Amino acid sequence: MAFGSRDTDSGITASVKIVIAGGFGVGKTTMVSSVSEIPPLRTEEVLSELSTSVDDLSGVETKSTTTVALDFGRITINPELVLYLFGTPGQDRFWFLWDELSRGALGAVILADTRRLDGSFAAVDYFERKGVPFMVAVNCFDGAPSYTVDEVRDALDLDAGIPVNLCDARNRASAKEVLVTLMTHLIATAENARVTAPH
Ligand SMILES: Nc1nc2c(ncn2[C@@H]2O[C@H](COP(=O)(O)OP(=O)(O)OP(=O)(O)O)[C@@H](O)[C@H]2O)c(=O)[nH]1
Ligand SMILES: [Mg+2]
Repeated sequence: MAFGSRDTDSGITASVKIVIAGGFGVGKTTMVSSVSEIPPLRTEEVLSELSTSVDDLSGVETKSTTTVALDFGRITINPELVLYLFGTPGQDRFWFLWDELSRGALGAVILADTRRLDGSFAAVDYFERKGVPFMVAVNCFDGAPSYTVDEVRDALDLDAGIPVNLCDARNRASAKEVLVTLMTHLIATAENARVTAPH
């Protein structure tokens, strides 16, 4: 298990690394902060004037800061499972950090904003290429076009088995539900691989 440990006999909890990824301003820092049971680590800097002319701020015009390294948080799903959450930066110029942040990750959540769905393609490609199982969570911003999960799946050209959830990144219960969906998907994917592996 990547970045994970499990020893149920001795009652040791499994620790799992999960990446919260996605395009610029989709709500990654918001999600890690809302769901974390420890004070989240945030590495945000004020958006410069230069940056606002490059980054697409449509829909998040009031956004004044951006992640420049990572977000970090932790959530205990149950007594046997603790997730360590690593949020990526969203700006293109920080893509080089994604390799470091996703090293050893068991899975990823790709957050998406339906007003700028094209910003999600790169993240989908990235985790497909890396072979890291992922799901898509649509952060339902107020006033954003609402699409069904099937419409989002089609738009992003996702395989049928990849979960797509609608969520509110500001809401702890909603963010936790996303993470539980991801864990269920990871367990099913691992089980599938075990059953189909040659003996
Ligand atoms: N209305 C609404 N606003 C949200 C939601 N999630 C995040 N926001 C706001 O949208 C803005 C972007 O959120 P961030 O969490 O900074 O986004 P990010 O993906 O971490 O951004 P980068 O690190 O710059 O890529 C912030 O101003 C949030 O307060 C949401 O679900 N609904
Ligand atoms: Mg951020």
